[in-house]
Amino acid sequence: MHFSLLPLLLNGDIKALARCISLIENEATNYEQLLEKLPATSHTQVIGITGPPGAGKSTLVNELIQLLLEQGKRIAIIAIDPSSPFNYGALLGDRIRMSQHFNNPQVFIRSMASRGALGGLSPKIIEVSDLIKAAGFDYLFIETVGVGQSEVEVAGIADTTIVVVVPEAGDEIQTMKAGLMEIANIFVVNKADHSNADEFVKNLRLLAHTRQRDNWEIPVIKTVATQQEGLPKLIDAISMHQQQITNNIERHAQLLTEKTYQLIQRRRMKNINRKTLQLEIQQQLTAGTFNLYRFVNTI
Ligand SMILES: Nc1nc2c(ncn2[C@@H]2O[C@H](COP(=O)(O)OP(=O)(O)O)[C@@H](O)[C@H]2O)c(=O)[nH]1
Ligand SMILES: [Mg+2]
Repeated sequence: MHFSLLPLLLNGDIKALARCISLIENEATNYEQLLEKLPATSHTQVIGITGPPGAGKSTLVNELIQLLLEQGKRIAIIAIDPSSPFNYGALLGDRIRMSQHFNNPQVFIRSMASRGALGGLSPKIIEVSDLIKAAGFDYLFIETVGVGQSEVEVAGIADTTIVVVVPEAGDEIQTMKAGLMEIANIFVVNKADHSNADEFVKNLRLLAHTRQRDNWEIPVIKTVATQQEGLPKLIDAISMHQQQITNNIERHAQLLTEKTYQLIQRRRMKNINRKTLQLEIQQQLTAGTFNLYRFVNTI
């Protein structure tokens, strides 16, 4: 293991960060020891952004990055998007080049494949976000499509979860997936240039109000990402939510419990796969010796 990378990582060195991520993703020898040396605290605000495909999540993040760069922030992005794996590269690359930020260690972008057909987050997302936190970024945005399990999983990793929706015809709001309601700390109604946006925002605010919890009134922010409208308000809402959760040990412990649970689960299930199980079961069935409970005990 390349422990010489650690001081570089802690210093915010982007190449060292990329290298560490590869080591973790490839489960290089003793990779866990590197993780065990990561510092206990970090000031990185982890922001999950989820919502249906095409809602404008990537566009929003792109514009947020621009604004935050102007404030001198360092920003990391993880894009988990099975349909369009990567669209920051082009957009951001051009802009950064234009504004002479290119190759500047202010921005780190990484795309990760989603896991399985249900679109869960990549199995190493927890470790990778901890590496990014150790590298001292101010913000880590994790974009994930709000389908399948990834939206719930991202809420288990992010300090603040933003759910992006677009204005829909009248009744749709009632059928909004209950899951989205549970995980949203902030709602963004993007594409507010569409005609029925105000009505939609009004209804969503009413609905969000009924879901108020932890003394936090879920704000509903109207944006037109393509025209940079509403973005300062969104940044304010993010700051307000971060203030709200700072020093909330219970919430912090809750997030860490979720991560602990997932890591234990993954470790326990490590060498278990359905194909091998089925083969062994089939053999025992053929031999006429199969007993479900004895079999489970042998695993
Ligand atoms: N009219 C309108 N189009 C938008 C807005 N935001 C994004 N779009 C467009 O919607 C499409 C999907 O955006 P994208 O950011 O890729 O959505 P994602 O799948 O949620 O990441 C793109 O063509 C964007 O240009 C908006 O506020 N208004
Ligand atoms: Mg996208």
